[in-house]
Amino acid sequence: MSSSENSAGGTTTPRLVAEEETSPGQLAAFEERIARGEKIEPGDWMPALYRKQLIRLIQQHANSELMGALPEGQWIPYAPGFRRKMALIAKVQDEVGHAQLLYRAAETLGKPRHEMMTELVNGESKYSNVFNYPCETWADIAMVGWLIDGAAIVNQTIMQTGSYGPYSRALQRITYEEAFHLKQGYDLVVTLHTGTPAQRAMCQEAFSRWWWPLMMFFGPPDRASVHTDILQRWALKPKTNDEQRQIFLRKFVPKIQELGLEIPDEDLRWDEDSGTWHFTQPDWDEFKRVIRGGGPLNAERLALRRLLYEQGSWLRTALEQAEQPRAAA
Ligand code: BYC
Repeated sequence: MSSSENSAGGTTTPRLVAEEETSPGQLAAFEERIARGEKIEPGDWMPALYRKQLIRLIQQHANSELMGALPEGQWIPYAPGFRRKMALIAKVQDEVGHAQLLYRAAETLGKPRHEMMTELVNGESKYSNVFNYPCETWADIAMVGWLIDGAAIVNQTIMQTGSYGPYSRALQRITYEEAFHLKQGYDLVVTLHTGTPAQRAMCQEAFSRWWWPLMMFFGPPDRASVHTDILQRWALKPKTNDEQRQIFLRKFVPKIQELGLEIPDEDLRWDEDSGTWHFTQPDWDEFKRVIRGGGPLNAERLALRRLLYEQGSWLRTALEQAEQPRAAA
């Protein structure tokens, strides 16, 4: 483990240094604005650490949208029937559009797009753990649509109340679109689960495989989270990882049980005393391995993303040239 890494597989947060203030009281005035619920906008003064944390957070989120388009995109040719194919194409286009919105939000903080793309394809920045697992059957696409998008909606509904204007507004738009993804995912799950015995078995098998990566989606337990304190201080992560996970469980476990899907956790139970779901912790060593590049499909997914990025280089060059003033004829 390098000196800047911690046990959660993340990088340690540098201590906030007051010398960042160019005039006395700047930090206090900034924090008062946040306490009043004001949004911070790109041209406003902000502590260097606020900027750095936001870039990390938004970049990770943008990467997730872009990488998340790959497993579903690869299923487009195999979607059963014209209508399912159209819905999946539309969803994949939405996900890439979400990445665009989020990379734009990160650019407002001063990080160029090409730097973010280079870091992604070189495996130097993170994206959601869930997109390093295979989509083996059509039922996986149902699970991604219903449960991954469902988890993303929980996360984004919380994060959109955060203090940075461009990220907050991008998330509002993204969440509207993901509400539709959730419906198409749920429709797929219901269709398979109420279909033939083979479809029902395929649905349960995919659900059982997705359960544990899904439990990791909201990040390590609070006690192991690196960034929560500083993100909460500046209202960038209004709820902790464990709080977000509990909100997801409260919303989805009853729906899963109502459908009759079997949750692969014998210890999962509602605890009246604490008002929380008690569950078996997922394998956090596996989580660390996956987010550091050692998951089942990290190398394959990044290789595909790298190839697609290289294939698009002619267009970026053409756009750059079009932006340069034309030489006098
Ligand atoms: N996967 O201190 P912590 C979608 C990292 S796409 C990977 O708790 P934080 C969709 C974390 O980055 C939308 N890495 O972190 C698309 C940190 O490492 P670094 C997906 C994770 O930031 C297509 C370290 O662990 N949503 O829905 O306070 C089709 C320590 O963690 C994960 C997002 O990307 C993870 N799950 O809080 C279908 C959510 N969790 O940076 C659907 C946006 C943690 O120090 N992100 N790490 O190297 C967030 O909201 C926050 O980053 C988290 C973690 C709540 C996940």
